[in-house]
Parts: sequence; structure tokens; C-alpha cells
Amino acid sequence: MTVPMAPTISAFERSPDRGRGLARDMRVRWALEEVGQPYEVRLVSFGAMKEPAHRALHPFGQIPTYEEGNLALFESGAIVFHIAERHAGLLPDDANARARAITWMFAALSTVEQPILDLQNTRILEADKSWYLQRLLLVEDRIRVRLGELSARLGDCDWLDGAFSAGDLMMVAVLFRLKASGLLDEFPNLAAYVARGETRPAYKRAFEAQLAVFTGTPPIG
Ligand code: GTB
Repeated sequence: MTVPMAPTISAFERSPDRGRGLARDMRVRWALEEVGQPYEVRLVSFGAMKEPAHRALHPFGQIPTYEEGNLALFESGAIVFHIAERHAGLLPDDANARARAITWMFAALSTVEQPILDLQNTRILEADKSWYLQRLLLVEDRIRVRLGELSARLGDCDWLDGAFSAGDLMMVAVLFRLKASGLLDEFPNLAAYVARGETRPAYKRAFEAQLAVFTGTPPIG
């Protein structure tokens, strides 16, 4: 019997958040943990990311990447989708429910994550500009609009469309990036939604594994 090789993902050797769940290998680790697929991690420095060997895997010189046999993927959304397609547990069997779960993945990445990225870019790259505060308020308000809409749709449900899916995984991973801003707390059902994601055993294992890169402490279990 041949044992298929575990996929290898790439992650930061030294993540700016010190391995606390913000870098995008987190969502890939989480998906792999949800489906019970063991994986290897290749740690890359900021320099190595821009070298030809890594760019052969990722044209934009970033993490995460995913290698499985002769398949190499980049883009966290495509990687999580691939994992969800190949394993049971992250996408419903019913064709329509499956299509809706995939829709939520796209919504997380293209509709919800974009204003959140604007906020992070504003804070990091534009703090010295004369118009910084005006821009910050504008970007925060754009996020509030999106969160309000998402909050209205989620209502008092646990997950976005029935059982937990790759759509929730991606949405929670995206919203998680807002935790420190306080904006999420303005929408208690969304704060609870993210907390619900964080309490999943697979999330915890992924988080511990990412943190262990920084602390040097191997995850327990
Ligand atoms: N669209 C791509 C995807 O979804 O995979 C975006 C990939 C991406 O932005 N990768 C980042 C990267 O490689 C890491 S995740 N950056 C290095 C570079 O571009 O040179 C973004 C990220 C990194 C760190 C934190 N943090 O520590 O707070 C948060 C988010």
C-alpha cells in the first residue's frame, strides 16, 4: 500500500504577529486540521520569499503556498478550496448548499477582507500623512457597513448557511484580523461567531502549531 505524501505548506519563519493567527497560513492549517490531513511546513524568511525558488511556487513571492505531489498552489482561498474539495467535512454534499458555501468563501475574500486590508494598510503605510485620520474614519466606516450587512445575515445562527463549512472557516479567518481594532465588538453576533470558530478543536490545533513556530515549543498532542 502506498501512503500518499503529506502536503507541504509554507509559512513565515518570523511572523510579524509572533505567530498569533494573523498570517494567512493560519487558514490553510485550520482547513487541514478540520479534515484531519497531516502536513509539513516549510518556513521561509522574508528574503527567501523573493528568491526564484519560492517565486516558482508563488509568483508574488508570498506565503502561504501548498505542495502536494506535483501540484503547487498559492492563494489561501484556492488552497482552502482545494483541501475542501479533496476531503470530506468542509463542503456540503448537496450541490446547491456546496455552491452557497463556496460563495461565502468568495464573499469573505473579495467583499469582506478588502476593506479590512485597507484598514491595515492605512494604519501601517499612511499614518504619517496629513489626511491619515480622515482616511482612517472613512475606512472604518466602510468596514462597519460590511459588518452590519454580514451581522444582519448571520442573525442568531451559529454559521452562515447551516453546518460549519469552508465558507465559515474563511469568514472567521478574515474577521479575526479585526479583533484588535474593537470594530468586531460593535457587532456582538459577529464577535460570538469568531469566538465560536476559535473554540473548534481544529482551529486550536492550527493556532498552536503556528504559535509554536515562534515560541519554539512543539504543540502538545
Ligand atoms: N491573497 C494572498 C493569499 O490569500 O494567500 C495574500 C498572501 C499574503 O498577503 N501573504 C503575506 C505575505 O507573504 C502573509 S499573510 N507577505 C509578505 C510579502 O508580501 O512580502 C498577511 C499578513 C502577514 C502578517 C500579519 N501579521 O503578522 O500581523 C498579518 C497578515
